[in-house]
Amino acid sequence: MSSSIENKVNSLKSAIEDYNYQYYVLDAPTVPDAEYDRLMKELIELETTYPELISKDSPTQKVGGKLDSTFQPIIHLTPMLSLDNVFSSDDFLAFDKRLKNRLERDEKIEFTCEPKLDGLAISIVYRNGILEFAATRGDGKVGEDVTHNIRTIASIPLKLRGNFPSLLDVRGEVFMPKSAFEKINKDALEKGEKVFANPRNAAAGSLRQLDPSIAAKRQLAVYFYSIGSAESVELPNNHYQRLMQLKSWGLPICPEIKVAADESECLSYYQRILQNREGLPYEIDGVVYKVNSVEQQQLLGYVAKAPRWAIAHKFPAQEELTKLIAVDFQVGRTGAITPVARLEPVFVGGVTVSNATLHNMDEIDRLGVQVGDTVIIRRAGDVIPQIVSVIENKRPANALKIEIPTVCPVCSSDVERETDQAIYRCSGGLVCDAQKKQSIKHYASRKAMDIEGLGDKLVDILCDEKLVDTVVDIYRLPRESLIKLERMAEKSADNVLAAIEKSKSTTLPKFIYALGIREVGEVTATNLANKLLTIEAIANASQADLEAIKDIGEVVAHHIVSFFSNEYNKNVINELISVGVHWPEIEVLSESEQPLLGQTWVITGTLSQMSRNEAKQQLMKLGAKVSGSVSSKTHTLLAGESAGSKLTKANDLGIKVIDEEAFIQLLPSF
Ligand code: 9MJ
Repeated sequence: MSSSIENKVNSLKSAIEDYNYQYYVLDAPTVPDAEYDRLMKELIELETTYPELISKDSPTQKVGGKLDSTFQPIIHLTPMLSLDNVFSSDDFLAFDKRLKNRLERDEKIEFTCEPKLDGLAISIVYRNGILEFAATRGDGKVGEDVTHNIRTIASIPLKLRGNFPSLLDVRGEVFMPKSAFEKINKDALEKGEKVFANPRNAAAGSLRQLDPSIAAKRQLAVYFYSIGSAESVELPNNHYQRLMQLKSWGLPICPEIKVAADESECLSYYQRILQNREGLPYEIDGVVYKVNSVEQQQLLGYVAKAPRWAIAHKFPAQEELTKLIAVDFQVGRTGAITPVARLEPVFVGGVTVSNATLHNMDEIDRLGVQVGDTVIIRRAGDVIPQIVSVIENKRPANALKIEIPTVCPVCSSDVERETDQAIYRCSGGLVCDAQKKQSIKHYASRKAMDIEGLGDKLVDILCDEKLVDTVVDIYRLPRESLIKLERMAEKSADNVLAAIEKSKSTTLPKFIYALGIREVGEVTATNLANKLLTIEAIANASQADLEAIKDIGEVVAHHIVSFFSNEYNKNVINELISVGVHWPEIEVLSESEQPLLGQTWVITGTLSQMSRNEAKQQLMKLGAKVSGSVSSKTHTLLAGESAGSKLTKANDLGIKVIDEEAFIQLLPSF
């Protein structure tokens, strides 16, 4: 064996030890779990090939956490186990096959499926129904006494109910719900204190407080998932029934737990939970399948640290390490200059990511990021990938500071910083090709004039070919020029022309929104139209008239006044009207005709009789506000087919849910 292998093993051991210390003792991890898991896997593989390199102090030789002398040690009545992992359906199917072989049976195996909570494993011992002590997993055999903090968790009973055993050692996961995590990090930011990397660290940090009044404020929660030991009681013979037994004693059980008749139902469960992940009120990092029959569990037994009858099916990692290769500056519709990170491609959150938003220069300062840095990138759900933090000790000597350009990268006009704001803007206005293109794309977009077929790519081509310079030119496009464009067949040219013609018939709110006035979104556009009724009235409204309208403040009113005082904009509007853009007069609805006034609605799932946008317009007409996310302020959720996480969340919060049929009944004219 070469000394380079020995060196490699030593450097892996030392890196993992550092990460363990940061994770378990400081509650402040510096690298994503995926990176840690990779190093550990590499070390295990090397130690398997070269067993002579295994030392007693190798991080591979212990289960989970490091013990901290601050807390009293507690020897677990039976060892606290960990779980083996699979990362793919195929690996799970292979696991299921292995179980069938071991059990020497060909019939289906029934499993209990549980979300894999991303918290901290604990064991709680109840003697004669009274909470006696609680301990962390520690190294699996000996944990830390955290009874004083566990007692402060509202959902943990200090006394069991019903026909409980004389002794019960129950295991579960302590976690911090997402809402509590967001709140403590927000408070910490405001006070200039350290923020927690994720809810799991926040939960761990709360349990390792000496002063229980701190943990008490942290709104921790718990779900139990197994029994370590129970005396003087007959337990049911399957895992799911045992969980129900725990529930009957007053111990909280995760409501998402289900029984699956076989391996394929397990995989459907995985998909369903993965889809709903964002809507769950707590973080999970996968699901756990457990053989349901206790008799089969006993036949299968245990490997070193984990039961052979259970497996965690992990979700794709949401955080990964990669390198920042460059930062480009993009110019938006209103001239705002946004730094965009170009990354070494990395597989994260189930897709390959090579770009991430950096928001603005303040964000770059906050992260302290430089070109060449190794960064942690996070992609959760469908949210745009973000850079979470920088691994500073991996910064190369040739790393480059990121500077905002002094002139616009597209039109070379000066870049200006808005007073008191993090935003830099190109001062070129519609002289700037980027702003011009973006404003035309916005005009044609679905929520604005809804010109089908006139998408971003075609707008780029039309502008580059100088066929379109302002939105008015869209209505003057010669058919023969359109046909000549690359990849534009006669049929598609005619379709686009028909869509352009159709878009002439619109509504006043859509038209105002389409103009792209700064900070005038759909809701403000609708309020303007409903209150002032005509485009002339809106164009002539004073700052004070505008500020009197619902939801319009000083800044937005200023943007509206300045938009309509610009000659260029006035001309564009007149020309649009003269080429035939028109809309029906606004019907003035009295308050009694707006029965949903003051209510906030959310729409989710697929509607069959109208588009989501039409439903939104109808709701706004009836006075409702329409929001994109469910919260305690939501009045009603309109749920179409295949509604997912928003429906789950609404149900959890006890919010009224109606289906499309019931919604249509509400509409006066459908
Ligand atoms: C979590 N973390 O949610 C187990 N777990 O079972 C669930 N962990 C587990 N089960 C045996 N649901 C060892 C660990």
